[in-house]
Amino acid sequence: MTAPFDRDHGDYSTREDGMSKNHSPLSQLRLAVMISGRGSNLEALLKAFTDDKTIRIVTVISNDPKAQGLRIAADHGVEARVIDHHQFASRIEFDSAVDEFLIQNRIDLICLAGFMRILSDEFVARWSGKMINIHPSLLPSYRGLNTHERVLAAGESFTGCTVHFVAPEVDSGEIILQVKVPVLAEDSPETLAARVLSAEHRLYPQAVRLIAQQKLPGYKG
Ligand code: DQB
Ligand code: GRF
Repeated sequence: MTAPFDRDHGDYSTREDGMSKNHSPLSQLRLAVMISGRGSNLEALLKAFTDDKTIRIVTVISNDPKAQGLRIAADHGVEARVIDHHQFASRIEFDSAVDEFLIQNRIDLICLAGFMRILSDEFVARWSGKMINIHPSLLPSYRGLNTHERVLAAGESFTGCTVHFVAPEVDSGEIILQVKVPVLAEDSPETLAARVLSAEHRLYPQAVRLIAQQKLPGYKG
């Protein structure tokens, strides 16, 4: 067995042409989407990029063999890999297996899309500036879980969603894009979640496009 994160990182780049450090035009941004569940954001990304040769969803990784999103990947002809965290003795060994698979696939950008495992500081450092997440609130407000319940309880008239770089502290990384969504008087957590989710499905592909077009200084490709 290899030691956790035992890979050469001297002068390496994940990009096949090795040109990323020169900021030359990217021929194709190779994405991995990491999921744990339903996969509606995965589906939005797959649909957005089917006819886009500059962005390719190379693989979908799920920590849960029962994730509904695995079926969505299969329906779109994308290879999905289950890396079940129960089969690893520690968090770091799970993260290390994910890291190894990402490197094998020469991934340029990780999109977390309803991925529910907190990632280790080591993993986040490895993928710093190359890993993004979508969160169903207007960050920095309402970090964490159950955002819609909390937004309603607080009587907010607006909420929204945010795409951000992933930093070690959960939901704290640099904001890439966000969009506001109105809260209606009659909203339940479910109706609000559905309205925010539609906005997510538009926002996430936009953020990935910004990165592919190299319009985002935060991307460390
Ligand atoms: C998330 C998944 C789970 C949570 C947040 C975001 C969460 O707060 N879970 C409750 C705590 C679970 C527990 O008890 O252990 N999805 N890793 C790092 N930083 C992030 C974001 C997500 C997933 C992993 C991050 C992440 O911002 N280090 C997104
Ligand atoms: C979305 O609301 C996303 O913002 C949050 O988890 C949910 C994932 O939904 N991080 P899905 O699996 O993409 O349908």
